[in-house]
Amino acid sequence: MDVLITSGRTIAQGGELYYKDMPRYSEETARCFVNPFDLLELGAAAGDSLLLSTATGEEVFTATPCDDLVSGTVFIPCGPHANAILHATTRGTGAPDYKWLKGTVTPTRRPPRSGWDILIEEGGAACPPVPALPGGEDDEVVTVSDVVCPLCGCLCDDLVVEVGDGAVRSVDNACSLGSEKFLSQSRLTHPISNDGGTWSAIDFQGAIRYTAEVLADAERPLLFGWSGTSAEAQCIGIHIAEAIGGVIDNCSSICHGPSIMGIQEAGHPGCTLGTVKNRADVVIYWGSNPIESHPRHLSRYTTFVNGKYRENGHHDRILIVVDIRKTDTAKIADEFIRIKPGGDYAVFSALRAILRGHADTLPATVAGVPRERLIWLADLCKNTRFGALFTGIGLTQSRGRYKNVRNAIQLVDELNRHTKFTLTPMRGHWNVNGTNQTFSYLTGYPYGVDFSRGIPYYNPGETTAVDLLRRGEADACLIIGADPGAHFPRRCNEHLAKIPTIVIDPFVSLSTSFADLHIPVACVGIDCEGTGYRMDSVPIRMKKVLSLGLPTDEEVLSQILSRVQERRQPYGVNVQKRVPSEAPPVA
Ligand SMILES: Nc1nc2c(c(=O)[nH]1)N[C@H]1C(S)=C(S)[C@@H](COP(=O)(O)OP(=O)(O)OC[C@H]3O[C@@H](n4cnc5c(=O)[nH]c(N)nc54)[C@H](O)[C@@H]3O)O[C@H]1N2
Ligand SMILES: Nc1nc2c(c(=O)[nH]1)N[C@H]1C(S)=C(S)[C@@H](COP(=O)(O)OP(=O)(O)OC[C@H]3O[C@@H](n4cnc5c(=O)[nH]c(N)nc54)[C@H](O)[C@@H]3O)O[C@H]1N2
Ligand code: SF4
Ligand SMILES: [Mo]
Repeated sequence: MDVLITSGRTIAQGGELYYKDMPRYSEETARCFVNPFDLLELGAAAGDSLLLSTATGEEVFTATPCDDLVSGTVFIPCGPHANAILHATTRGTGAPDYKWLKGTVTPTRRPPRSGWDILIEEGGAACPPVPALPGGEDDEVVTVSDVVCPLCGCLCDDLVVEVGDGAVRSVDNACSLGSEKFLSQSRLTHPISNDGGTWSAIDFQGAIRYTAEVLADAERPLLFGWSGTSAEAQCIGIHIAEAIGGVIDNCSSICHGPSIMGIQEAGHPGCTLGTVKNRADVVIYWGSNPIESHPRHLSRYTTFVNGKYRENGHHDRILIVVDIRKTDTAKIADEFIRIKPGGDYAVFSALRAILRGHADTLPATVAGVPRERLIWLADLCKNTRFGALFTGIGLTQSRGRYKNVRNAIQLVDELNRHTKFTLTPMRGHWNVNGTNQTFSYLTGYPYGVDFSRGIPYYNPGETTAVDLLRRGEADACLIIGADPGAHFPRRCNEHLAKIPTIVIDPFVSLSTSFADLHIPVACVGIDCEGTGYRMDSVPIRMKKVLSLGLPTDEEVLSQILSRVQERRQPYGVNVQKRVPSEAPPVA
C-alpha cells in the first residue's frame, strides 16, 4: 500500500528518551500508527509487523491502530527506526523531510530491530555497559522546591524534587517527560573509549587531551548539539569553533531553524508566556501537539490556567488546533481543523485574503478546509481581544518550511491591524532557544555558523549539520547535548561512523555508538547549575539538586579550549588550510 509517512512525538517515546540503552526505548520508536481500515486492508492486526519502505531503505515497525489518522497516512515516532528510512536532503534549510516522506507499507513476519542494531548496521558499536551510579553517603532525604525542569522549552519552574542516597527519589509537579529525566540512571561515570568495538575506561585528562587534538588537527570539524546544555557552555563552544576554524551548529537547524528563517524575513510578533496566560482569549496550536510534546504548556501558560484578565481559565478562552491528525491536543480543543499535509502555506494565504476582504476569490476548499470554516476562523481571530498563535514543527518540517512560518507571521501582522495577536514557536529542548541567543550575540547568526574563513559565515542548507554530514564534508565531530545517532537520517550517521567522533553527554545515547570517546558530565538542572532560555526567550537559572562529582560541560569545554589554543598557537587560525564548502544546493 502506498502511504505518506510522517514522524513526530508521542508521550511514550518522550518518556523513554533517557532510557536509550534499554529495549523499552526501541519498542516505542518502532511503532507505526495506522488507520484501522488501512490495517484491515493490509490483512494485519495490532502488534503485527509492518515493513515500511522508502527510496532510502526499509525498516520493520509494530502495527498500532489509530483513529487519528486519515487513510493513506502513517505516523511513526521520531527515533532510530524512522531515521533509518529517511533521506538527508534538506532543501536548503538544514532540516530533512521529517514530516513528508512517500513510501509503501506491507505486512511482514520479521520482528522490529532494536535501535542499537540499526546503528551497528550503519557502522556503529554496541551499547557500552552502564555502571551503577555511585550513591550517597547517607540515606537522609532532602526536598528541594522551585526546581526547574531541564526537558522541554516550557522550563516549568515549580518542581519539587526529593533527593536521597545520591539519587533523585521522586519528582512532583513535572509531567512524565520531565520526571523520567530526573529519575533515569542510564548514565556513565567515567570516560570510555572505543577500541575496535570494545569499550575501555580512560581518565578525564586523557579524554580532554584526545578531544583537543582531534579537533585542532581536523580540516573541517563540526561541533553539533548544544540545546541540552547551558548558555555558559554554549559560549565556550563557540570560542572553540572560532579557535579551530570549525563549523558550530545547534539542534534548531533540524527543528525550528526554518521558523528563525521566517522571522529573519518577516520579524517576530512575540510576547512572554505570562502575557498569554493573563490575556489570551483565543489560543491556536498549529502543527504542534503540546499534550505529547510540551505536556504542561496548556495548564501552565495558555488554556487551563487562570490569568489576570482571564479569571475563569479555559471558560474564558477558545482553543483551536490545526493539524493533519486528530491529535490528543485536537481532541480537547474547542475546534479542530484538519489540514492536508503540506497545505499550510495555502491556508495562511487564504486567511490573509479573507481578512483583506477577498473571501469571494477563494475556492470551495483550501488544502481540505472548507471556505466557510476559514471565514469563521478569520472572523474569530479578527474579533478576539488577544490572540496567541503557537507554531510547531508541523510547519517547519513539512512542504513550505520557512515560508509557512513567514506566511503565518504575515497573517499575524494582518490581524494586528484589527486586534492584538502574537506568534510563538513551540521550541523543543529546554535550552534550544538559548543556542540561538548565544550564537546570535557572539557570532551574529543563530545556528549553522562556519568559522573556516576566519569570520562567521552562515548559510542554512550549506553550513548546517545534516548537510555537512550528507556531503561527507566533516572530518571530525564533537556532539554535545544532542543525539544524532537517534535523530539524524541514516546517511549522516554512516558518515559519523567513519570519522573521529567525540560525545559529551551525561547519559548513554545512541550517538555513543559512533563515539571514539564518550565523556560523561554533570547534567545541567540535575547535578549542576546553568542558564536556560524558555521558548519565549525568558532566561531562567537551572538548579542543582544533587552532586555526583562529575565535571560540568563548562569545565570540560574550558579545558578543551585551553588545549586547542595552545596547540594551534603557532599556526593561528588555519584559514588557508581549509577547503571551502560546495556551493549551496538548489532547492
Ligand atoms: N514526547 C516528546 N516530547 C518532546 C520531544 C520528544 O522527542 N518527545 N522533543 C522536543 C522537541 S526537540 C521538539 S522540536 C518539540 C516538537 O513538538 P511538536 O511541534 O508538537 O512536534 P511533532 O509531534 O513532531 O509535530 C507536531 C505536529 O505536526 C503535525 N504535522 C505533520 N505534518 C503537518 C503539516 O503538513 N501541517 C500541519 N499543520 N501539521 C503537520 C503532526 O501531526 C504533529 O501532530 O517537542 C519537544 N518535546
Ligand atoms: N524522524 C524524525 N527525526 C527527527 C525529528 C522528527 O520529527 N522526526 N525531529 C527532529 C528534531 S525537532 C530534533 S530537535 C531532534 C532531536 O534532537 P536531539 O538533540 O537528538 O534530542 P535528544 O535525544 O533529546 O538529545 C539530547 C541529548 O542531550 C543530552 N543531555 C541532556 N542533558 C545534558 C547536559 O546537561 N549536558 C550535555 N552535554 N548533554 C545533555 C541527552 O542525554 C541527550 O543525549 O530530532 C530530529 N529528528
Ligand atoms: S512541560 Fe516540559 S518543562 Fe514542564 S515538566 Fe513537562 S517536560 Fe518539563
Ligand atoms: Mo526539536
